[in-house]
Amino acid sequence: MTMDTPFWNKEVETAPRSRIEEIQLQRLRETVGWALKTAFYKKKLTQVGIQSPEDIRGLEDLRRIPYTTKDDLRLSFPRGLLAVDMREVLRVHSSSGTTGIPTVIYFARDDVDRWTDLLARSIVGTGATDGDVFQNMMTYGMFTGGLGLHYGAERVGMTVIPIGGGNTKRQIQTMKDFQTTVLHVTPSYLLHIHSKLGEDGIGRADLALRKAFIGAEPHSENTRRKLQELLGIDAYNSYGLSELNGPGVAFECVCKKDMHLWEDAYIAEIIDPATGTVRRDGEEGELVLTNLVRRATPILRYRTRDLAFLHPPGCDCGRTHRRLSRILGRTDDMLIINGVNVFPSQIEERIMKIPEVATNYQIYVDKKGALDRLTVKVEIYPKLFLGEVAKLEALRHKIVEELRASIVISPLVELHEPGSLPVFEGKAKRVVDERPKD
Ligand code: DLL
Repeated sequence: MTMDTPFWNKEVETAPRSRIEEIQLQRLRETVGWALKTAFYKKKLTQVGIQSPEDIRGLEDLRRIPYTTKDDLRLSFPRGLLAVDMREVLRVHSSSGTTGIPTVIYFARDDVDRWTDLLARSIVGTGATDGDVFQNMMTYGMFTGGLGLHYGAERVGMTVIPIGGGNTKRQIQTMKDFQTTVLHVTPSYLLHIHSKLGEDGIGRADLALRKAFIGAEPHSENTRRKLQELLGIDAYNSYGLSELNGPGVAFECVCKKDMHLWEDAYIAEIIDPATGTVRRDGEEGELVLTNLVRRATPILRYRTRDLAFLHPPGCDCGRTHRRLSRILGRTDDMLIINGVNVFPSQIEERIMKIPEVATNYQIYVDKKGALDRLTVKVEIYPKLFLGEVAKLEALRHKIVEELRASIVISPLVELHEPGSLPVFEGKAKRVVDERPKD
C-alpha cells in the first residue's frame, strides 16, 4: 500500500537505494576533502592512510575512518574542527548541554542552505503546508531547535511565529490569537501546556491546532499517543543533534512509523557500543553518524551515544530512506540500581500507560544505608485527591506493580498533585540522581 503523500524533493526522497549510495559516495569524498582541511581530521585521517578524497574508493572505506566522540569535539574547541576561513562562517550553534566546554558547530552559507532544505523536506513529509501557522516553541539562541526549524518553516512558506520557549500563558494566548495550526515543542512542554489549557478561559475549542513536531528529548509511543488524544492532533517525532546540524537528521512522515533518516545527507551506522562492531538493520546499538553536507565543520563517524535501530528500507509513503527507531536510551543515561540496569525511558513507557497519571513525573535516586533507592514521583489528576485514601493507596500500589514488571526492581512511588513537581520549559530533566559519587 502506498499512501498519498506530499514531497519536497520527490526524486531524492524516493531515489533507488543504488542512487542514494552513489550520492553518499560522492559526498563522502567531498566531506573527506573538507575534513582534511581541519587540524583534527588531518591528523586522524593521515594516520589511517587517507590523504586525499581519492583514497575513498567505495563506501566501505568509511570503516577505515576512526570514530569521533564528543570529547574529541571538546578538545578541539574552539577551532580545531573548522575547515573554512572564519570569513566564510555564517552562523555558530552549540549543543543544549550546559556543563563543561561547549561543542561548537560552524555553518557556512551553503551549510545553512542544505540544512534548511532538509528541514523543509521533513516538514512537508508530515503533511504541513504553506497554509499552516507555525508556532516555534523551541528555545532560540545557540540551540538548533529554534533557528533550524524557523528557517525550514519559512522555506516551506508557513507563517512562522518565532515565540521561542517558555511563558506558557503567552504561548496559549498566541495559539489562540493567530490560530496556530502547527507547533514545534518538546513533548514534556506540550504535556505541560495541555495541563494549563482552560486556566485563563482559553480551551482546546478556541484553538486551531492540528499538528505538533515533537523532539529534542526521549519520549515513548505512549506519550505520543497521550498527546494526540489529549489535544486531538497528530504528533511527529523529530530527531537530531547539534553536532550533526540539529533537527532534520530524522523525521517522521505522515505514516508516523519511526523517522526517515535523510541518507543523502547522513551516513548512519549502528554499532555495538562496547566493541565498535557495526550491526545490521533491525539490530539495536549506538547510532553513529557522518555528516555529508557540512563544509565548515565536517564530522565523520560521530558516536551519538543514542541507542536505536534502523528499519530495512521501505515505507508506505514511498520514501526509500531508512527509518530510525525511537531513541531507546543512551549509552550514558542508564541507571544502575543495586546492580540492575534501568533506563528512564522504560519507566516513562509504563507510567504513561496508566490513565490516572497526569503529565509530569520525576525519577529520583538516592541511598538508604548501603542500598540504592529509586523513587518515582508522579503527578496524578486533581480529582483523584478528592477521593478516598484507600483508593489512592491502591493506585500507588498499581503503579509499583506496573513498574516492577518492566524494570524488575520495585521502586517507591509517590503521588503528587498536578503542578507540584518541577516544570521544564525546554528539555525536561527527569532524573535526579543524589547518590554520592565515590
Ligand atoms: O536536541 C536538536 C533537536 C532540536 C532535535 C529540536 C529535535 C528537535 P542537542 O541539544 O545537541 O540537539 O541534543 C541532542 O538530544 O543526541 C538525543 O539524545 C536527544 N534527542 C534529540 N531528539 C530526540 C528525539 C537537539 N526525538 C540529543 N528522541 C540527542 C529522543 C532525542 N532523543
